[in-house]
Amino acid sequence: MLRFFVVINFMMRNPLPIQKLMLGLLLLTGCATQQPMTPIPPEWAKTGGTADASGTAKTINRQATPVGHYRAATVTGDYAGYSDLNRFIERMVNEQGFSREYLNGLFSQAHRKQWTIDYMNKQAPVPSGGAKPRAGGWTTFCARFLDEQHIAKGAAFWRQHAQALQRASERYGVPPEYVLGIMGVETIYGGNVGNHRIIDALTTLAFDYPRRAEYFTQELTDFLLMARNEGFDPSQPVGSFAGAMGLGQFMPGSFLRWAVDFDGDGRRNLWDPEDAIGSISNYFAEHGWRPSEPVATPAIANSPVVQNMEAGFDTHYNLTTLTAAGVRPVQACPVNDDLRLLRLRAKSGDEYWLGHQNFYVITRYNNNTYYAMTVHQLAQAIKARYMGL
Ligand SMILES: [Ca+2]
Repeated sequence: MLRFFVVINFMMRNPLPIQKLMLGLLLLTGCATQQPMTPIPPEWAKTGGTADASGTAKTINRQATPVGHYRAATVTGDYAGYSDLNRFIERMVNEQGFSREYLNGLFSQAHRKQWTIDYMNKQAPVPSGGAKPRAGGWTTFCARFLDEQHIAKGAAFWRQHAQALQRASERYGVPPEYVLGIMGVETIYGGNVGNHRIIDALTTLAFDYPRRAEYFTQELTDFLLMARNEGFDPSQPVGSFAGAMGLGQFMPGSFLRWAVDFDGDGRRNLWDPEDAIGSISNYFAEHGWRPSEPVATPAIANSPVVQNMEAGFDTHYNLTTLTAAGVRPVQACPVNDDLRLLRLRAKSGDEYWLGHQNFYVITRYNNNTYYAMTVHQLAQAIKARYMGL
């Protein structure tokens, strides 16, 4: 369990455009299926909307009318008297053109989530300098995702959405199995997209969790812009306790920057499988995915020299250096430079891999070596099942 705390703390110290707190929650609960299923797409996503159908991110429409009959002179309820919230509302009025009465009314029905505050406060800061993962941690980590459920449902999802996955692969250069690897780890292909109201999650973390207030205040801003742009009531969507949404668990800031309308219905809908496929693919493409290049190459390394070398997704070695240290790729390694030495602390002993640029791109989704390797191995397992290998 300690490892899970380390993981989630690491994520909190290293906020990414897509915050993977959902993963931390799944790890903490120990079983992703403990959360109730959420329909896909939810009813709120089927009405209204102003998104273009170009398949690319679009600019904010300040002229759009926010959805929801909210109106109040002041904020009442859980957030009555919060001066930071009142200042936030003033900023949204002055900088983004929202109605003060609308936001007062909206936040009057937002709930302060004590469980989230307690949970976040329990997380002790991780020591700087990168504590070495504990022995056996990889085995425990990956076992929660590299199982029959994730593989079989991934292959089934591929069959069901083969056309969209193929189209995304051609457009963005990202193979279907890696899109599925993300969806599988994040939400079991939409089966577990979270049941926390986003407005409660982000309001709580923005105004009751000072350590990350700046980050979550920006996400709350982006969420209100997202809701107004896409024409949905901001009190309706549900997701992770940290505000991540849909099959790929995009945070609002990531939605604004990288989500696409991939089925051409005029809306960007993170709960729609096709839009989620396009959005994850676009996210990878925009973060430097190299089509036709490998993700990771397994290696053998038995020398004590390697055991003491710095490892992780953010290390940089060339093959000459690694070979001299006793690292031997067990497959052809088509790249000589900018290799990341990956150490997986399995129960049977440490395993070594060489991570390539595309491995690093996966860590842009979640700043964690074990996360990215889980996505890679799940992707390969899904592909083998789909291909009937
Ligand atoms: Ca769409």
